[in-house]
Amino acid sequence: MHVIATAGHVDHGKSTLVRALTGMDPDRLAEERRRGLTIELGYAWTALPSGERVAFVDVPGHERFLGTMLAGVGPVPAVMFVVAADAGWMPQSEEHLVALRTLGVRLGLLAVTRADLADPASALEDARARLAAAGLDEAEALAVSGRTGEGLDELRAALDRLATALPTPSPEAPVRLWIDRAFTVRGTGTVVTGTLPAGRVAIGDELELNGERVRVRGMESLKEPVTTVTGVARVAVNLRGRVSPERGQALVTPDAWYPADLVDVWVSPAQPDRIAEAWTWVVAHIGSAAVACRVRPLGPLSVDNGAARLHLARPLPLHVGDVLLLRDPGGVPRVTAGATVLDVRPPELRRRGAARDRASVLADATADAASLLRTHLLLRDSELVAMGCPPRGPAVLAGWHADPEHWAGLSARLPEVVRRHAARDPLEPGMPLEAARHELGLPDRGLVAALVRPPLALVNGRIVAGPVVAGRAGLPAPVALAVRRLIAELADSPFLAPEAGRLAELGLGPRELAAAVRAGALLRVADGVVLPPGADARAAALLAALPQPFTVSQARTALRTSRRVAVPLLEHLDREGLTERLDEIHRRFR
Ligand SMILES: Nc1nc2c(ncn2[C@@H]2O[C@H](COP(=O)(O)OP(=O)(O)O)[C@@H](O)[C@H]2O)c(=O)[nH]1
Ligand SMILES: [Mg+2]
Repeated sequence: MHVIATAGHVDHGKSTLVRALTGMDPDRLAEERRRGLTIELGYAWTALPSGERVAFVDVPGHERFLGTMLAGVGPVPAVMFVVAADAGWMPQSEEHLVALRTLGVRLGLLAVTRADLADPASALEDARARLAAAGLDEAEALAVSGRTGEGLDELRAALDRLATALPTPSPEAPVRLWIDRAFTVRGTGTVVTGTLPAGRVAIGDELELNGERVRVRGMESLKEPVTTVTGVARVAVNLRGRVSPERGQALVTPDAWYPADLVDVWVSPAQPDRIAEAWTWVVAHIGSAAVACRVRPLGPLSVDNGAARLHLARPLPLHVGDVLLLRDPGGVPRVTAGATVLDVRPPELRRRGAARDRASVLADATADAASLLRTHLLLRDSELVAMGCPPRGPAVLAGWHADPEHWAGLSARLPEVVRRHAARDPLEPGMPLEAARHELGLPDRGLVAALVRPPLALVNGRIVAGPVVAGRAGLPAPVALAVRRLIAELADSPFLAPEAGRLAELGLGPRELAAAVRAGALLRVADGVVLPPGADARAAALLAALPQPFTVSQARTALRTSRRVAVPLLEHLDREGLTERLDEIHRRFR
């Protein structure tokens, strides 16, 4: 299915054309029929000659209903732009085109209708040029009449060609279904309708509405019951649960969108003359939502500086990269600007000069994970996903991404932090991970472990400075030599702890082992089970990469070792706080 919105000045024949194409009246309300005026969004559909189905969202053209028009067009990827042959380009033609250009709608067609009333040639040429200038440069232009039916077959064929040109959105995309109608059906309960732009919804799915979980009890698409719907589609969803949804709210995939009421944006004026220097309040439109918002320009807004912070009156499920349409609420309703969302959890601006600095960051920002990390330094994968910028590039630790420069800085700081700790308390055998985490201001101990590189080493859960060389730590020479041999033997399989027999052959009895462990030359995870120092950190890194939670046997395979080693090693990691035991079999990396 394809969904196409209408656009164009009031009384130019949009609803009539939709009616002629579909045989359905998009003006459903008694008042609409009495006044011959579209007030609400209308819905009608038909099959094209190819068999493809197309649904129209018919919008009102009167300037008083610009907000409703934006709610209709918001989630729809293509437009049928209607201009009356006998009237030509009019103010709301212009306003709708400005909205489409600001939203980035690039696909559509131009129907110059009421061609039975006047020669369509000049209106057609004029409108075609205006659409092309607004980015709809591939739109076909046709003269038609909704009254006589002239040109409708050509229009249907052109709609088919348009349908083929429309991109197929990913069925895997997160769902954000902006609600355009919500009502209660006796015996059925709450029903919401909307245009699903991408992703898939199935009966039984759990979605989120204003932060509350709701379940999909049933669905219809074009008045037929369906069990799953894939975008783009018109859909009516019957919800289970006590909810009272409204237009402008959205049904979303849980954890896939950031509920944001404070956003940093880059504002682009919809027309060069539409920059408002003294803006304070505007209405922000996205999807079917219209939310009052306070604008804080970060520096004077101009064609060159669009950095601003918006305080939305209520949180909206947003992604970085979303475009909000900003409308000046006073005077003639018109779209003043588009605002591209660059951050959904912007940092506080407390210092003097912070706003100016932030503006220059935003001037260079792009809607991606790398830009977000430059501001936030460290983000969980799940946060990046909710912000709409799934991580690319390697994680610094399973589940965590870092700004490369920040990470390099931390890595450079850690040896100094460890050295200072050792200087404060020379008798303490290394710096506890937790102390280093605190010192570096990191949110997770695992991140500190991931920063430990030679010459630092993780020994018995503490970070020790300087190379741990057997012999240096005051071990008798034969013991130091035996330990060095042992570590060399384990180079390829660091988790295959030597058997008692091999230890005996090397001359490493209980007393020698105890001394080596005290000196940090070996890591003891259980009686008789010793590993090279730092084996715990290496193990933790391998386990972090497993699907979580994992079992002992999965850990054993990943570490290429035996149960004899895996079990005590995991218990050791539990004690170090690197892994957590969930039940008899399962653990997860913390
Ligand atoms: N003669 C003629 N009248 C039309 C045509 N299309 C629409 N109209 C008339 O123009 C008026 C406005 O049409 P409507 O579809 O409601 O316009 P909308 O506001 O753009 O939806 C109505 O009185 C229609 O009957 C057409 O192709 N030819
Ligand atoms: Mg109408």
